[in-house]
Amino acid sequence: MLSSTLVALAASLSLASAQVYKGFNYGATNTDNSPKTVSQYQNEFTTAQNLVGATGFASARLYTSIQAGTTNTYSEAFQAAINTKTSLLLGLWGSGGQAGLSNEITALQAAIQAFGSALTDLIVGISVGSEDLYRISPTGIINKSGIGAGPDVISNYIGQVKSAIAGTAANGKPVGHVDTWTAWVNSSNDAVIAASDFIGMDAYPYFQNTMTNPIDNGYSLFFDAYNATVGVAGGKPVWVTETGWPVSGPTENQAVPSVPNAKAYWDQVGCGRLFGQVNTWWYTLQDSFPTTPSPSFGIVGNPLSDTPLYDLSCSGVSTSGQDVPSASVTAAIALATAATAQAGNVGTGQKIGSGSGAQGQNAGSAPAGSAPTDLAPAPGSTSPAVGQQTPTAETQAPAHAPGSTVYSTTGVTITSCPSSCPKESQPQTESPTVPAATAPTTLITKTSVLPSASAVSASGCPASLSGTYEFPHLIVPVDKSQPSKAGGTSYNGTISSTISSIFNFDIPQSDSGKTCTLVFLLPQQDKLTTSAFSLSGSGGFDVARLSSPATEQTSFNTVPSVTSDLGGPESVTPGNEYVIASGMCFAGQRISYKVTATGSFDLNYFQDFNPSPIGFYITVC
Ligand SMILES: *[C@@H]1O[C@H](CO)[C@@H](O)[C@H](O)[C@H]1NC(C)=O
Ligand SMILES: *[C@@H]1O[C@H](CO)[C@@H](O)[C@H](O)[C@H]1NC(C)=O
Ligand SMILES: *[C@@H]1O[C@H](CO)[C@@H](O)[C@H](O)[C@H]1NC(C)=O
Ligand SMILES: CC(=O)N[C@H]1CO[C@H](CO)[C@@H](O)[C@@H]1O
Repeated sequence: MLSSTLVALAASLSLASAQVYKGFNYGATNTDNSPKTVSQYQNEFTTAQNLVGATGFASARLYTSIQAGTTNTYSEAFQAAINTKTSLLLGLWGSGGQAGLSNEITALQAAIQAFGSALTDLIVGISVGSEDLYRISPTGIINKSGIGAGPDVISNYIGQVKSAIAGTAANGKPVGHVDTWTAWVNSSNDAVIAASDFIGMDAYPYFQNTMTNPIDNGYSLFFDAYNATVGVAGGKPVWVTETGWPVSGPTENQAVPSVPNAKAYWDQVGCGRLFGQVNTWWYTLQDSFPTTPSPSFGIVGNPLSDTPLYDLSCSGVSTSGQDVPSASVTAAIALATAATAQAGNVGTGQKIGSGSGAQGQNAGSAPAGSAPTDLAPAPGSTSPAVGQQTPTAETQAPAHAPGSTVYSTTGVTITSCPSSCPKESQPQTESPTVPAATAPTTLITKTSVLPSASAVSASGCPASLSGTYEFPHLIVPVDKSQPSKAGGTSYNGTISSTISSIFNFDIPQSDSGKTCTLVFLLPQQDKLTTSAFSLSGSGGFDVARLSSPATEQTSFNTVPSVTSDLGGPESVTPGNEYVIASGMCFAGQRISYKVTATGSFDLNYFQDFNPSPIGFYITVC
């Protein structure tokens, strides 16, 4: 079963072709913060290429172009890479302010000047920044992950770096950014996606300690994250810049560090889906020199050795399917399965910052002396300047639809529009062609109830998710009993006597001229595999279209005004599909529906498109 799962996955993903890189992350300092030297880098790169049981790990991701301990001297890693023919995903530290970036650019330009094509031929890409967006997110702040930078700053820096290499031998190399998956799916950071040539994604199920994250869920959590990132990437390549499972350290919820678990994760995630298919820089080759951090992710210990702590040969994958969790999912995790649409849940990511406890791995490269002064020193590696990174974790979510346009994610702020997402700021016109048209605005049918799996609404669109559909990109609960409390984002739809939920849908421009139908699906509990709901009371709900989209800051007091009341079912029973309204699609717009309980209706469900889908969707036909 496993094998067949893997085969299917491999087939579905095989993109192809060109060279696919694999390697490890390399910090600029040792765990005692001493700078890594050219001979150390060379030993590490050589070790990576000669690991017993593994071949082809000949690419290095760096966090900085500055040699640790200097202001703007280029990294000794460059000479080591040239000596060992190691390809490079270069990094420029992005949280050191303009002066820090300028030092990075100075170092990089000097290296290009000094080595010419011997260096530039090795460059796979250049990442401007690493987890800068994560560090300014609530999770990053709570975890004291250090100084970060916002989307405008990073986008601007990316532009500066593109300009800086334009006249050099590195002209045209892809320039992008690395961040946690949770940062990528946060639509507030869309400008960085727009500015990037590639998306570097870090994801660590181990750190997703608010989710069900035992090693058996490592595969599904990781690919939920990967797929969700692909879903928002607008067709740009998504590279895996950090992932791994620790061999030792504290247990994070159900995630237990151990050598067998690290091997299982390598087999399932690395061998099973990434190596040879997606550019991947694993976390990590060695993180324990001279002292071992906690957690520790190194596949080799100290001293550096070609013999890994566990079997890297991937042989367990092809032979014993048992090792691969068949995507087991827990209630909180949805797998993307839909063919055209995909969705994903975004997890809450958690990550540990680089600092605090987390570890240190580090990477850091920190320009020494330079900027990042306060990055979080991880135990062990406290170095002021280190740009470190620690593995972070964030999480998961899925979604990406190969050529189509639908994506989705369970709740949360995902804005996964392939290329141009409707923004609130640019409310697209009302449908150009059809003025009064309206998507689920115009009631073609009064709420109709259809036995599950049946059918078609009066408009002719399927009520079920058998065809193209849109998933809500933001679910905001607002509470009458706490009227000024910002709703934030939720994975759940909650409809009770005090709480109403607002669902934002982003309707792609490509749906122009099509019919959109707002449906509510409530399967029987026993038909749900990855979701659940609780239902009590009697009554139903009322749906209203709002004049403007809700945001995470929307509270009961600030709910936008109602544009039209669509009505809703007077009673709701599991096993039914409810067609709320149908009409011309509001193509290119973000539309928002508020759902309020009637009677004593009380429903709390996990919005999920997995079989059987549950919740509010817009079907398109
Ligand atoms: C989303 O990104 C913005 C900009 O980087 C950040 O300020 C905000 O905290 C992020 N939100 C979450 C929930 O991470
Ligand atoms: C991620 O997307 C791929 C390709 O669409 C799909 O085969 C896979 O099942 C998805 N994985 C998860 C965990 O959603
Ligand atoms: C979301 O709904 C599921 C299923 O009813 C429930 O188990 C979970 O506790 C809910 N979560 C929240 C935050 O309400
Ligand atoms: C809010 C939040 O996600 N906090 C996380 C910070 O990191 C620790 C682990 O160091 C997690 O336990 C917390 O959940």
